[in-house]
Amino acid sequence: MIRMKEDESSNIISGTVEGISNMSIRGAGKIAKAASTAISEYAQSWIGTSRDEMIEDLKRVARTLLSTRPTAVSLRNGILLTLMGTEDLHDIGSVREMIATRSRKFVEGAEQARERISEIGSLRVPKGSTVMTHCNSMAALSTIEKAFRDGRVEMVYSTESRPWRQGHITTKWLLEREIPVTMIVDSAVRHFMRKMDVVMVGADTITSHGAVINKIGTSQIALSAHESRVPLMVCAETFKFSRETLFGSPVEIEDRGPSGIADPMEPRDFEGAHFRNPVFDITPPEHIDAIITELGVISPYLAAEIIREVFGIVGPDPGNEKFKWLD
Ligand code: RI2
Repeated sequence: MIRMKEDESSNIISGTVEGISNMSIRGAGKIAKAASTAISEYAQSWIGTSRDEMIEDLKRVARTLLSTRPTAVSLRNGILLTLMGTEDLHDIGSVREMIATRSRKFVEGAEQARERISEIGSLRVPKGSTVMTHCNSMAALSTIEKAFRDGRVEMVYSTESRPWRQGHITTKWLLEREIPVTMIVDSAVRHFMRKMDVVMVGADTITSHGAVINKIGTSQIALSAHESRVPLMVCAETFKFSRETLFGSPVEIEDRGPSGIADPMEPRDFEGAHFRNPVFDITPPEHIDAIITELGVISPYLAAEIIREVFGIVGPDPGNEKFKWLD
């Protein structure tokens, strides 16, 4: 009986780790919510009598979850916001209770944030707009859907988003909601840019100096939008802002290897070739017109202010210890 419960807690984590690694759970917001939920479920089904052992196990599973996608800070923040403060508690019951409460708060807060972003962002879309989006961001798509329901969007251009083709998911999502959509290959972005009224994308990480790290190709789209004077808006919940970048840490860009570029069944076709497959890139603040968060529309240059507000940093770095959990 006890054994079964132990297996149950390990399965919760391995199922989520596998899902995030193989991309069946994907999207910066979704992976953060999935990790937070998995940690909470793990804590509830953890068995043992030592509070210290429980904390060590929680750290271990947190690190394992974190290692699945190195770029999206949403994952790190989702995990930290779920575990924060539990180290100060003295008994297992209180740890369980705090994690359950924090996880529920994080997941519900993330849903509410997306809703609020869509309300705020919709107002930034001029009536009769043609909107371009890239990859598959629920923050951006919720905003586009709200703008469509408000009579502001006439057509959405959805990029294919190679190598993983998340654009297919976006196109189907829009079709299911009867929102007019035109699908294009990534290399056609500049060809169509002059027809656009606005570009809306999501974010995996936003740095303290206002750079947005999002699906590979975003920076080229932003460059093209800038050239054609088409405003580029980033829709992102504040848990996608990186506290670590404020203190100098660089963001690691995930590279998913040859699969997605070369046919994994026919590697001999390219014998001797090297492959680089970064799946995110960095858009500088000068190519971003606005970041739409649940706290409001901000200039990318105000990213550090958002980080200070969300993470409660008032001095050089007094909150540091709270965030050392995963280091
Ligand atoms: P939401 C995705 O990453 C895309 O880069 C997308 O723009 C970003 O997460 C944000 O998505 P991937 O998991 O949180 O497909 O807005 O690599 O849904």
